[in-house]
Amino acid sequence: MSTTQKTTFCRICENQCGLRVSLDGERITHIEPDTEHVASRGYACIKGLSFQNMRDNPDRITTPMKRDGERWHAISWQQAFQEIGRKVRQLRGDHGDDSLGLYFGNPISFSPLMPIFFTGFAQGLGTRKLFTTGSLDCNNKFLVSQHMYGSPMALTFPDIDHLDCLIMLGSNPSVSKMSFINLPDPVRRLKAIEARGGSVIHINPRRTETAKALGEQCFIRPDTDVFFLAAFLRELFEQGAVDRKRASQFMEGLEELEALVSPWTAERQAAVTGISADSLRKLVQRYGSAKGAALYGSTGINQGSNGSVAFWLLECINAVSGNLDKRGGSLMGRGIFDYAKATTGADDQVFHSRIGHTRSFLGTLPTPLLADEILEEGQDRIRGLFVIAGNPLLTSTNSRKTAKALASLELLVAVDILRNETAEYAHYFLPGTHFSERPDIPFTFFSFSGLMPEPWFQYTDALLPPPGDCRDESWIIRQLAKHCRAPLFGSRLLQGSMNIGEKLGQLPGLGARLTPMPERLLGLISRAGKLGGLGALRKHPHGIALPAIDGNSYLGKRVLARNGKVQLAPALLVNLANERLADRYEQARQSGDGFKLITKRERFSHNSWTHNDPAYIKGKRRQNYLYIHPDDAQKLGANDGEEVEVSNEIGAVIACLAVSDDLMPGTVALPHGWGHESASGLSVARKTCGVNANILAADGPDAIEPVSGMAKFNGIAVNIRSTRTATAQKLGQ
Ligand SMILES: Nc1nc2c(c(=O)[nH]1)N[C@H]1C(S)=C(S)[C@@H](COP(=O)(O)OP(=O)(O)OC[C@H]3O[C@@H](n4cnc5c(=O)[nH]c(N)nc54)[C@H](O)[C@@H]3O)O[C@H]1N2
Ligand SMILES: Nc1nc2c(c(=O)[nH]1)N[C@H]1C(S)=C(S)[C@@H](COP(=O)(O)OP(=O)(O)OC[C@H]3O[C@@H](n4cnc5c(=O)[nH]c(N)nc54)[C@H](O)[C@@H]3O)O[C@H]1N2
Ligand code: SF4
Ligand SMILES: [Mo]
Repeated sequence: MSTTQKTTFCRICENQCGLRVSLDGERITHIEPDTEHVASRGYACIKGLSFQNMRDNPDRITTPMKRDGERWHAISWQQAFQEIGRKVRQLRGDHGDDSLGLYFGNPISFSPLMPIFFTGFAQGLGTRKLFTTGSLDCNNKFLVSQHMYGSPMALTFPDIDHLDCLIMLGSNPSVSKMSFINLPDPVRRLKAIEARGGSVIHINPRRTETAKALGEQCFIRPDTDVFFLAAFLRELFEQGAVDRKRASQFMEGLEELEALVSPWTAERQAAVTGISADSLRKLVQRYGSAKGAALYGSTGINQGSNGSVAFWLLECINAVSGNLDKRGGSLMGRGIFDYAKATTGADDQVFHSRIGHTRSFLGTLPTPLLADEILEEGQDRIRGLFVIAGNPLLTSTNSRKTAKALASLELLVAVDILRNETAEYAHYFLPGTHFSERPDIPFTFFSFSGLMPEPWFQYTDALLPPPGDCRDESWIIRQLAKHCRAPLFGSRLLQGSMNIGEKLGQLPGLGARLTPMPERLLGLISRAGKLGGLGALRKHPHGIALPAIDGNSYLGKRVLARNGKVQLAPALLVNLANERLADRYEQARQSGDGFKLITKRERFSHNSWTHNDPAYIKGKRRQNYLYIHPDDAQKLGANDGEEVEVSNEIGAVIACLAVSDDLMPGTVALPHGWGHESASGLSVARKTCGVNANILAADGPDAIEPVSGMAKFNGIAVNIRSTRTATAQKLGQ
């Protein structure tokens, strides 16, 4: 058979790099970066360039399966849907709609249709027990946008290609490629800031791979960013670097904000952050005197205990310094249609969780409540759960409790490509598609919210048909909806947290076409965005470059918040800061010499799902390591390569030490997504020796950030003791 070449884009992370794929029939023979792609221009990383290893993984499940005790056997789709449908109807009849829950994992958010369909399914079921990875990585950002800018999807991004000073908190672009901004080849573009005489400063408890490649390192103690940011803002006022005129014209709440940060002196923050008052003042000077500057924050602060207040202060710094809506500052995204406007009401239908009476956010509940929502007796307890493209057993909090919860379910259905640790507890496994088997347009944030310094759009057909009996997730959902007697979207047409809004609803005849092929829906979205239909888009196999967002395009023009002005002091966040900051500060001051655990991403791991590829776990990469400063290792009497016990009131793990002065003393880092020994469906990963970091992460209402429901993965207090065992023994070397 002859070789054909097709272009597409990767959907593993937010870079969405253009790829050129060589196919021999239905076999992928080669993948290379698409050098002509309008945005990524020949950049791609190892994960995208070897995606066929996941698609063609020998453990891929290509037929629906049912578990009987420990044994799995293949069944027909018909049997699966009939049995699942029957059980769902029984649970709803006996215990009500809220006895069913859904969890959406990270990979499905990269295909705009999937969240729409699955939200539609939840609505059809009538359940409010919807959990997503939003509460594991970024809901604090949506919440701040909702309150400052009037819509959860009104999101800003740093104008990386034009700014002179970038201060990055809790991000590691070299490995993770950044979040909430589409920035292919991030290291090159960050280096360009320095090349043009600007500066990049990394505020991080660990000297990251990015900090080694460029910029300046500034160590901060874990989970203390909020105090650094409060003092930064106060100092900005002190140094006269606040553009009061601009703020009074386009914003509200400046005085209240100024009063709120006034107690947070540079000296006061120094006592907990480890950043001296003098260093902070110099940073503010550099930021304030740059022609264009931005603060950027990512999961390092989102996954702390004060993510919402921290991100709010960060956005306020960009806003009041005059950098918001400025070329070379921080820009407000704008997508192919006004997604921000269409989602202003996305958080209107508030309800509270059964457990802890926690407020819902964007129609979802915090994932750290999932285990208790299943385990705790009572009305509305979750008895049946659908897990779609996720692995909460390894990726959410308190894995031991989560395992108990999953084991207690009357119905667990996993829709995945591999049988991961969570699916091991499932009663039914439904085989979905790999991204290369789906037609698509770029990630929602980029197409709809426009978080792109260089905006682009592309349509890709599916490259290949799914193998065996694997079926497109949107087909799976339609069948589930039918058999569960839960019509998609119920009566609330296309509304919900991932509401693509009025634009689609306004299209004539859409109501009649709610269940078309994915291609047709994608065509409708493209046309709604005035990009033409799929025929027109197919003529641009390397994407279409769209006009870039400029400065002076947001303030006074499209602010959706009250009075058309940016809200600098939203009541919810002001109250939260007033209630908590002083106490949190005292806690941080008194936390003494104990170890703080943070998370760390790795080049060859993608959350929990890449360890089943032998190329990714070669040699020393067969496990994760607990990174620790040499002085701390010495105090423990433990050496590089030896095992230690890491424990707290939630659990304990035995981890192998990697001694490195990249860590701030007192801080230890352990990558998540490991601990696969129980995964009978992952023949390669199960032989790895890593440990699950989330055995140590607390769940439940007291463990989450109160307004956004975010999990805490950074700054976890742990005890460490040497076990005096060399890991070589464990690896069997
Ligand atoms: N300690 C700690 N925990 C963390 C984090 C941390 O930094 N530290 N990070 C958190 C973050 S940011 C996130 S986003 C979550 C991720 O949490 P999850 O989304 O729950 O976990 P993943 O490991 O991404 O699991 C993805 C699953 O989707 C499957 N999959 C991949 N592609 C497809 C597809 O196209 N279709 C289908 N049906 N399935 C597919 C994979 O096989 C895999 O089983 O983890 C969170 N957990
Ligand atoms: N290779 C790879 N790439 C990925 C992923 C992956 O698992 N592997 N996951 C993808 C996903 S789901 C996401 S959400 C994105 C996330 O992308 P990023 O947000 O860039 O995530 P990380 O690389 O974990 O960077 C977080 C940084 O925060 C630092 N940090 C920890 N605690 C604190 C703190 O208290 N304060 C400060 N200031 N810093 C702190 C850590 O040292 C780390 O360097 O990455 C995506 N890209
Ligand atoms: S950087 Fe992200 S999008 Fe690009 S190839 Fe790698 S995993 Fe795929
Ligand atoms: Mo994430």
